[in-house]
Amino acid sequence: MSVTRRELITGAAAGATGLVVGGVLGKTLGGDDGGGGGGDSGLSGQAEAVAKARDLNSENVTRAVKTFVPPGAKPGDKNADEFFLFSSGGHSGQILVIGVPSMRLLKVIGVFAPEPWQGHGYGADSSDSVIKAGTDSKNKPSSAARGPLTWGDTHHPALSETKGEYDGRFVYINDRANGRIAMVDLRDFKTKQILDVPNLDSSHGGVFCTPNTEYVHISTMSPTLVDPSKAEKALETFKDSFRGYSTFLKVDQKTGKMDLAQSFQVELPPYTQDLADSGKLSSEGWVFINSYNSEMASGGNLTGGKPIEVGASANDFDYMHIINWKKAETVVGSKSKVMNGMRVIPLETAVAEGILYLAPEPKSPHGVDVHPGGNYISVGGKLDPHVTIYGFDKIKAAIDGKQFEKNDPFGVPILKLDAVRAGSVEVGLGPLHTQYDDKGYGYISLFLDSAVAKFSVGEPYFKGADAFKLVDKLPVHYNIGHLVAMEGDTVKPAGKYLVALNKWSIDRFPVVGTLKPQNFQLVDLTGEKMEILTDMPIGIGEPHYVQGIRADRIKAWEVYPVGTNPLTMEKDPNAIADKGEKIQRTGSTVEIWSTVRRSQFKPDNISVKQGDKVIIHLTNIETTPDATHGFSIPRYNVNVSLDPGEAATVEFTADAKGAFAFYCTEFCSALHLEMQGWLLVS
Ligand code: CUK
Ligand code: CUA
Repeated sequence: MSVTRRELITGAAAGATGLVVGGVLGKTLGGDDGGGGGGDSGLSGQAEAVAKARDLNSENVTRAVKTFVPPGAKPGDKNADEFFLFSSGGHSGQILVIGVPSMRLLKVIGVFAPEPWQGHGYGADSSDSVIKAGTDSKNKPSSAARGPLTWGDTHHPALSETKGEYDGRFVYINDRANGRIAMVDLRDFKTKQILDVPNLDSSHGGVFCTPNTEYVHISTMSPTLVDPSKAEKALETFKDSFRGYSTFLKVDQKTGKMDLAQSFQVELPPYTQDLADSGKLSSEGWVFINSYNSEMASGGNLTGGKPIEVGASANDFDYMHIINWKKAETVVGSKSKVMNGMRVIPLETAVAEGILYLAPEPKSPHGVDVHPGGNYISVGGKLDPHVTIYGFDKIKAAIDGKQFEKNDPFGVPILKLDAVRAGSVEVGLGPLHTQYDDKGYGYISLFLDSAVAKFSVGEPYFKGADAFKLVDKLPVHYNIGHLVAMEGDTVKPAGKYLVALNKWSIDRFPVVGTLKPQNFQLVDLTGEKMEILTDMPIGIGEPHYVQGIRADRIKAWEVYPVGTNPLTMEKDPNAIADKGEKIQRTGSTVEIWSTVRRSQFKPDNISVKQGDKVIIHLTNIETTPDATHGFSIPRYNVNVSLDPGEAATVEFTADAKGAFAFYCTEFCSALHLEMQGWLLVS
């Protein structure tokens, strides 16, 4: 159908050239009968004039029509956004929520970094305690060096899954800089937990949920120095001093929170473990992590040593780590040691129990992505123009038949590449990450080529000579890192759209200074050839990975039941109803219970003595969607957002004398400016 429309639009079918905007809109607006196809109806005539005046050709108009969401479109309407992207916000430490196909930014979720509008980290107990708990130095070997962290480099979001499909409950995201992971509840799109993961000083792409969100996984990137007192000679004794960790964080199904007591790690050799993905269906119970720097290079370029990048690229092969987590689960109770509050299965035990295997991966591997059917695992090698596809059936057979090439220096068996490789496709330069559609195709980002390559991925869709073949290639702008197909990490990808996450955007957008935006490009997958529909500049940090979920899977709340504490998602014990307002002094502590509504705080006068501890419990007693108020106290760095129904507590020492006019920061009503009060500190 889209081909027909495309032919009609471009005039290819009729052999016509030039602008046939009227035809496009006539067809689109006129319904199946194609009424108004001549472009002479009032509407299309007007549109044609606008298109001409704005110098838009028929292709531009088609793109606009494919992505336009009319004002007031309702969720679920055919012309509304069909998918949401959950995008890492990179250095901003946040998550971006974007509609597809409109590519409109719908929300920025404060995660690792304070976010003033949401009051995330500016005085409200709920968010401040999340951020504070997120720097838990006792979990780290190198504890002394740590202070409170107020930023994060968000990288890889992982949506929760049920039976391998997204279920719209939670999203997890890691902090590349500090080896931490956060959980956002998709009922209110707020961060509920930041976990400073034991034994992880860093993390990168090893984040995903297992098919029923039993666990969320995170692994080390740069290996961890196990005993920080040995730092001085650490690099000379790298092989013995450092270790990697594959971490399985147990998820509480009700709250989505990660429970350290039931979590465990599998100790790994000190290679640089990088991207990772969960097995599914036929490979469920296993996970796959690739690595680079199996050379264990550690640099020294100023003192005659090999630069890290040279040392780390010396070998022809690095290793995919193949981990049997179902097996690990049965062993952890009896055969683990506790390190910094985490149960760890030692490397020797992992080998002895058949929990860990390695498979060779060509030339600086990057992405590792499991096919929706579970059998194929696609690996891109940054310095190899091929994508290598492993077969899980072959991996299983090789393990059972002990087809090992040798053991690595830590005794981990390395499977024979020929025994586990199902195929390979020459796709182009710098292949990184693969995503899948609903028709059996894989899409891989080509960093050096600045392109997306589409290739067939074996059975059940493609057999024999067609099994692994390059079928299309699309230039993107420019330097693509990740890419995301809708629900492309699940057992049932939705196809339809892909978004290319481009790192460079030279010449695509107006010059806005020396730091240029990133460029998300929406790609139409419905036709024979991939086609770019639109560019979306991202001016908030460098997004890394993104997942795309069907919009109708998200069942977000519009208002809280009155008195809800977002941290617990339950009624706050200090929430009050109308007329429950009071001020109470106990010694040098003044506690205030305040209602918040259009257009007043009650009480609006608060009098305390210098040095008093002040605790203000605020309840927004509104039940109207969007009736949000803010609560800010000048000079005290307090700024809380009180969404409808929300209860929050603010606590501080009144150390500065004076009269402080607190006010509502959200333009809530005609008397919004009057929604203020006085804090008197005498
Ligand atoms: S990694 Cu592969 S391009 Cu940080 Cu997910 Cu960026
Ligand atoms: Cu409440 Cu402005």
